[in-house]
Amino acid sequence: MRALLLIDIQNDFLPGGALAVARGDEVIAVANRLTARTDLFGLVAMTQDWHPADHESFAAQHPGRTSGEVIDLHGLPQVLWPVHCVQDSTGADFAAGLDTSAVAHVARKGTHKDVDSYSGFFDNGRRHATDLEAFLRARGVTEVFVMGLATDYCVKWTALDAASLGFSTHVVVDGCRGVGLAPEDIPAAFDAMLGAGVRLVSSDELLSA
Ligand code: VGL
Ligand code: ZN
Repeated sequence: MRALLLIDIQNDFLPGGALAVARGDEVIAVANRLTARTDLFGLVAMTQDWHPADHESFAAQHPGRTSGEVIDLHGLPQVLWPVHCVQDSTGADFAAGLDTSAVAHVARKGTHKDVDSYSGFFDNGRRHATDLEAFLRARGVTEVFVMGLATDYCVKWTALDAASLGFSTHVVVDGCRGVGLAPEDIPAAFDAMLGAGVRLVSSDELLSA
């Protein structure tokens, strides 16, 4: 069974949002084209970045620090971010144009204030798991197709964890956009995924199959 995983396609990651990803809005049309093809994917699941207002990944929680700086957060390196995807805020909502009618499950992450969670499966310290793996296993999923925002954070870590959990893992390259704090971060993310056995595909390849 194949699952399509739509990663963090939320207002705060779109142009104009609090943590805007350049051309992040372009992934919406790709997601909608793929979710319409119920013959290709047995199920669709989404992740939702879902932080408490005082999440410790926010630069605002660290007086004197600014977004983009890296600190040690309870033993883990942490990039500091603008306040984003606060629970129940408009910024945390899914993109208005995203067709969510086929979505079977939403896995929320980043809910523990003391640790960030880029992956849809585990937080960055693997201290807590979300319900995503159990959901996929219960439905007999063996193969996942990952796309969304952002290539160099949540897409990358979700794909790496999926591969490490034994799912046959693909990333839909044209369905992803990255933050790119450093210009090499986005190509490096694809290299890391390839190195972990993740396969890179295009939506056109999938749609023409
Ligand atoms: C993300 C940074 C902080 C992402 C989430 O969705 O890639 N990046 N929180
Ligand atoms: Zn976040």
